[in-house]
Amino acid sequence: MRKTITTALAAVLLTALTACGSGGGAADDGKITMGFAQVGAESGWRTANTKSIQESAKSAGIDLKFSDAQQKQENQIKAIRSYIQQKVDVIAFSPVVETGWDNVLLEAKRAKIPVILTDRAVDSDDETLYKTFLGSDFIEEGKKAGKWLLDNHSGPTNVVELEGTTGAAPAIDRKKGFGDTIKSSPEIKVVASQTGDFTRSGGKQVMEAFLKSQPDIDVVFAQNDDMGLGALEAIKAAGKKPGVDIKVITIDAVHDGMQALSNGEINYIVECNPLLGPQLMDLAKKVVAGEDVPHRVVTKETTFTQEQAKTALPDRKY
Ligand code: GYE
Repeated sequence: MRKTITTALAAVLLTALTACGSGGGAADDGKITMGFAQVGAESGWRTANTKSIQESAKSAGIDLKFSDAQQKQENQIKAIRSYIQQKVDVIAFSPVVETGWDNVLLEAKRAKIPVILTDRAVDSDDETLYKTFLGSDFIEEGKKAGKWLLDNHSGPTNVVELEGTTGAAPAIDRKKGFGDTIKSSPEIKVVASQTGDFTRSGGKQVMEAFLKSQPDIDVVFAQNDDMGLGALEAIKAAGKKPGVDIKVITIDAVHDGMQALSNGEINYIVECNPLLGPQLMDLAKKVVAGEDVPHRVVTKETTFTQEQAKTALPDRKY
């Protein structure tokens, strides 16, 4: 009797192992291979995000294939196609823009390779094209920035906005959250808004142009720290004092941003957490094992005033 049970158990185990080997799953050595298609290296946030992903793959024992798309969608699509060809166990990526992903994601689905979105979302009607989306609520971040301005402005207030990469989820959503919130005050007006592509040089250039074309700027809303830091340079070069003559609000809270906030040159920062690596590796393991995961995982974030930045800065790791 015992022998029959043992034989039967062995058969079940064997079937399970074979099923695992042929239906995707981890490689023979048990190691999961992840293909990660990163946006680029456009900002301090992105650098911290890449480091977090690389370090946590290592400590989770996940074999990481990493590519940098230099902020071009076509490069990300190429990278994803090559991961499909290499038959990785799971693909993760941060879509540079929201639209235009259906075809390549369908190819991954047909190859039975699960996809995890991290940081940025895609705009698609077919939610089965990815298993989960791990990242911030960008509308909420925009709202927090708007709320601070509502509470801290006095009298008529002219705002210029430095937008992120055109078509990117954080650029679209932060603009919406901010715009919807400040609408409740007729005194606050966005007088100019233009993309600085989430880079420091982009923020500087656009701010220089705004300072020439707009006679009366009270506030800069930069959709990330790097563009805000670029704007600081332009404001100083124009002989004005950032944080005083022109108030500056940004999003991210990376080290350089926090430094400028505690120096009084930035007035308020809404945090966006780049340290998504550990949660991503966790989700990847579950997805590869065929376990259910929530379709949306939202990151927890806070906000910083100048005083709070002074306290937080010494421990800021990125
Ligand atoms: O805010 C910005 C980066 O997608 C949340 O991309 C990310 C944004 C971040 O370049 O600094």
